[in-house]
Amino acid sequence: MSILEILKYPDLFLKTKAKPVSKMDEGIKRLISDMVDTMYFAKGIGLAATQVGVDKRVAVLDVPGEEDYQRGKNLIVIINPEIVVHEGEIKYEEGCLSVPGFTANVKRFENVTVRALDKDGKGMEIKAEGLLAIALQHEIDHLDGVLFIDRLSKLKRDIIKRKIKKAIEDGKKRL
Ligand code: GNR
Ligand code: NI
Repeated sequence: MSILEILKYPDLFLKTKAKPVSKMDEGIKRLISDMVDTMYFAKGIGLAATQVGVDKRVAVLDVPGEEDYQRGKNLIVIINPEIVVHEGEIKYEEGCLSVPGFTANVKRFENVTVRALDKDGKGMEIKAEGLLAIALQHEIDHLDGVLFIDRLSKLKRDIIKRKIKKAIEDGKKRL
């Protein structure tokens, strides 16, 4: 088991469009296991392979439900995910492990059906609403090289990019 390094904006690798997984080999299983460990270590509700520098269409999620949160209870592994049905619109304040310390309201589909392969390479469909629907879209965006800040209006994007740049510069001065 290994904790992987999470790439941070403005790392250009985060713009990479990941490639479909063609076979479920030991390498992919190892990647999934390390991504799950890394997601829990970083206290995220999801993690995409792009964020750990791997250009394969793999993501993991564990979105807490209504009940008491138990690690692993809602763990989902999605390989080659595709949104096959979407409905409605919702705005939600998103964060991202690759953009630490910043959040913004992002418009997403309210309900989605995602078709994907599971960790054993078996086909499946997830019908999601609420935070799970949002997180699925957020992770699929990562696999397409898209960050939540790319989904903001140009004005809001420019403001948040400037704030991030300033935070990085201020952080560097303190080193
Ligand atoms: O941990 C995370 N929380 C979150 C909150 C609102 C909308 C999306 C997310 S995903 C994020 C983890 C992450 O960056 N996944 O790529
Ligand atoms: Ni993210």
